[in-house]
Amino acid sequence: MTALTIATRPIDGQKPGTSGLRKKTPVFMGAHYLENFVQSIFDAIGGAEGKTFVLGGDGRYFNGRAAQIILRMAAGNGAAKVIVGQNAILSTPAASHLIRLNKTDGGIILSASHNPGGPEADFGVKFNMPNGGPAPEAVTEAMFRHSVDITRYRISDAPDVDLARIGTATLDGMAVEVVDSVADYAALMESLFDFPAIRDMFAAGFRMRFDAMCAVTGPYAREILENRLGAAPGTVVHATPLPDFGGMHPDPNPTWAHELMAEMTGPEAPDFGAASDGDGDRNMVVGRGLYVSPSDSLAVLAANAHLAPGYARGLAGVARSMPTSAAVDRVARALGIDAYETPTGWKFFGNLLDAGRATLCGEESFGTGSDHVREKDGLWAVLLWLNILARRRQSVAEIMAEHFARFGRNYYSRHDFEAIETAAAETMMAALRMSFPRLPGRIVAGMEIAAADDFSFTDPVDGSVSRGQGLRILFANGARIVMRLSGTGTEGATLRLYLERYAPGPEGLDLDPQQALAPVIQAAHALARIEAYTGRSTPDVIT
Ligand code: VG1
Ligand code: CO
Repeated sequence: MTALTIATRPIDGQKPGTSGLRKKTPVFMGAHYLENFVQSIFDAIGGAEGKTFVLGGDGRYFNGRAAQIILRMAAGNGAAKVIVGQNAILSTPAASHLIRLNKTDGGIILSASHNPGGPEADFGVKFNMPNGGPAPEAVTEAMFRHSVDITRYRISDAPDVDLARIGTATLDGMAVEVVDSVADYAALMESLFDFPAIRDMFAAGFRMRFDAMCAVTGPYAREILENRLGAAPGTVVHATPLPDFGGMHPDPNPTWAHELMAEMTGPEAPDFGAASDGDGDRNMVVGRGLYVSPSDSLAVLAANAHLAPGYARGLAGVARSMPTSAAVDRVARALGIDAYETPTGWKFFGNLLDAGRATLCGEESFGTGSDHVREKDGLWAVLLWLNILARRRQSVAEIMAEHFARFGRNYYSRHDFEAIETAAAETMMAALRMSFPRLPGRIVAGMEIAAADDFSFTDPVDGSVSRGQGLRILFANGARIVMRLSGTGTEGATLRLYLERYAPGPEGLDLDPQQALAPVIQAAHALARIEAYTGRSTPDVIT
């Protein structure tokens, strides 16, 4: 067995987006494609020589083959050891935890997250740093630069390692430690939450449905909810990770998790429902007959986190992505802690978490997490909700009503316009940006525009600056429009339109969000001329 050096040429488009590099599966399976990108990762971090990495993925099509190639490349590049989830399965938060637990030099996660999987669908690769978090922009830029002038990659010609067998093997002198995908993560959860209280709640007849959407969280949710917490067998559905997610689109929102929504609004609805995405870092929570918007969920978790043993000492601060509603900011004010506003994507929370300035973080896109790992964490959020429900002994609806009565309500929605023509989307965004100097003072849909800008972020810890992170239009009445183009899609452009309006209460706290936001929606279409540029007047997905 020898380490080979294979000549290669740069391949266009290996620029990581919001969360790693995502492409159509056949593209990733093309000659040298995966190899070029993985070599660029190793080159960007100063080589793999003597290093230890974590490796695993969400089980989508090509997961197992890709893992074997990456193992041989790690060996070819002189890595000392790779810790792999059994059968190359690891959820994103579990991978983040293993990186931290074993103090490794980082990890490679095979996932395109909420994008569908399968031979004709999507595949993805992301690199996480020694802190367990997604590579920051400086590092993803370096990967891209290496991919642009790559001339060779290194790979061992050793045979496949049996990843089904737990234990340590060697591959061309490199140790390959195959670990149980769930055990360490489950232990971490048990250390954070009041498992006895949740167990008692289930024993008293509390009913739950968890939809794993045939993606990676199935084995984690089964072990934790059913085996350790005593939820009824069958609580977790679609629990086996499948290469094509059983044809499901593993994006936990009311549109794609429609089976769960139907059950939660039906006559026999359980007390609590939840779903997770492809790689296990997102969550949707639903009460009986009641959808909880992710921005509100973040606010409720922040207001009640002290009920969980792991957060009993209180929160150092909270952080949310800019498009996420300001609901959590109101909680932070009441708690007397700092609230940070960052660009979209978990990589921007890393420094705040590492510096101990934020304990809880969240995004409007169904992502919530804390400083227990450096990724958003779907099951963690579900368990924190269960802990709160067990301690407060109230329904989700009662908790939400009390929350809005105390803090007021940030009506919020995101409208996605998918697979629009890239050039049209870019022209529309450019035109809107150009109009900004003329906007302040203008009245649209009966509301006065106070300010408009292109969001730029200065990291409060290391001073790095990220520009062009979303167009914002702020109204004098506190309403807000944000528009940005997705950085995770693989087909055309996806326009994300984020809409928000604050209602202080006590009146008007239980409107339908789309109705409450009607003037804001109207203003957005008028100002951005979405239909004129894209031909679309209605969104594909509303969350
Ligand atoms: C989307 C979400 C963003 C999230 C990202 C990765 O990005 O909006 O909030 O961090 O997906 O999540 P974009 O650029 O498409 O808007 V995951 O769970 O798909 O890795
Ligand atoms: Co995800």
